[in-house]
Amino acid sequence: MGQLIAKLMRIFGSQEHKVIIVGLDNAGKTTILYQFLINEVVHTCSTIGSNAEEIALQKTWFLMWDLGGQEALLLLAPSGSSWDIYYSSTEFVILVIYSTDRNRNHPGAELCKMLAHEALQEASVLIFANKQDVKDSMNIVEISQFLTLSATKDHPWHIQGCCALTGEGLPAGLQWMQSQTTTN
Ligand code: G3D
Repeated sequence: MGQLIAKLMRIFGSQEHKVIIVGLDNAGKTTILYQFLINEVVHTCSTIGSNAEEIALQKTWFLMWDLGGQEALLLLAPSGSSWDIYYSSTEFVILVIYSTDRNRNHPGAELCKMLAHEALQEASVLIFANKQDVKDSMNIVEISQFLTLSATKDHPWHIQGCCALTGEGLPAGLQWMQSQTTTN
C-alpha cells in the first residue's frame, strides 16, 4: 500500500486540495482513509461533530462524514449555511457505498442534496463501490442505477468498484481524480 500513498502524493503534489469523504456508517470510509494514510503521519485529526472528522495529510485535507438517516439530511441541507466553511474550496467528494446494501437509506438522494450546495458547484464526485469481495454485492452498473447517477449532470463523476481491505480498485479511483485535476 506504500504505492497507493505514493500515487496519492503524486496526484496532489504540494498543492492544497480538499476532499470530502461521505457515506453511510459501515460503508468502509475509515478503511479507505487508512489505506490512503498508511505509512504516513496524520498531522491533525479533529472531531468537528458527532459524525465528522478532519484529517490533514501534508496539504491534502480529508473531511470525513458519516451519513446516517435523518441527521444526514439535516446536515446536508443546502440551507445549512454554517457548513459553508466545510464545503468551501472542495474539489472532490468521495461517496463510499457498501455494495450489498440494497435496503438502507438511499445515499444518492443525499448526494444530490449535498451537490446542490453552492460551495460544491465545482466539485467532482468519485463513488467507491466498496466491498466488492462480499458475496451478492451489486456491480457498478447496478449501483449507478441504484444511485440514479445519470441524473448527476452538473458534476463530473466516476464510479469505481473496490475492496478497501486489500486496496484493490483504490488506485484506479485516485487515477480518475488525477485526470480531473489536470483537465479542470
Ligand atoms: P465506516 O468508516 O464507513 O463506518 P469502516 O466503515 O471503514 O469502519 O468499515 C466497516 C467494516 O467493514 C469494518 O469491519 C471493515 O473492516 C469492513 N470493510 C471495509 N471495507 C471492506 C471491504 O472492502 N470488504 C470487506 N469484506 N469488509 C470491509 P469491522 O469488522 O472492523 O467492523
